[in-house]
Amino acid sequence: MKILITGFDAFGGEKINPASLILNKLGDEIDGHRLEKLFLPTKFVGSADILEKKIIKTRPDIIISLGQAGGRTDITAERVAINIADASIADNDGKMPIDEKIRWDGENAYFSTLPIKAIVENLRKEEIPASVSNSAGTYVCNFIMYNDLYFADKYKNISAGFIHVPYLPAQVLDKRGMGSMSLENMVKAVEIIIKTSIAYKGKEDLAKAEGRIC
Ligand code: PCA
Repeated sequence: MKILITGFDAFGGEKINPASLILNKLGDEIDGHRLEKLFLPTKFVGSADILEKKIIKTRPDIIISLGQAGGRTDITAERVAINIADASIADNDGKMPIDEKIRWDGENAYFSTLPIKAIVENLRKEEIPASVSNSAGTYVCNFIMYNDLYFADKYKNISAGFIHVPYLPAQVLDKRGMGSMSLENMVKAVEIIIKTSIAYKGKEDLAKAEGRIC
């Protein structure tokens, strides 16, 4: 199988983004499956075109996108992407769309087709804190997750989804009380996520309670 894995550059005043640092640490293969890496700019305009070109070129079986969720304390497997861009800070182009549809010809929302419950279970087995998230926000990560799933639908037979990761320890030195996770653990987590996604390709996800009351 071929796995396309994407990560963003730093945004919002940060100097680094753990998502792209994780990509740098991953090898080119995992259990004999090819890993294709794609570094994406944290921009609404142009990033989806870069993604589509890479999909056409590499024809992946699985797409896993990574992004930083500053303030979260664990690895979160996103359940859903919604057809809206509503930015609270400017992207790396200075753009700040307000309540814009991502795609006029797309669904209102797409559910992740990665095995999010199995991913959370397998991460916890390795003592990596993880949970299902029911919102990827309305910024560039939701935008790319939405596009991952839009293209998965367009090009067929692709499983796709999004994983948010916390800040790295170096990013929270000036943010007292803020959650973080070491790069080593994040890389280990992403390897588990890739292996789980491969193992579950074409299969139903685990049926396991990971919902929230509110
Ligand atoms: N996180 C942002 C965009 C890029 C990233 O790594 C987000 O959660 O939307």
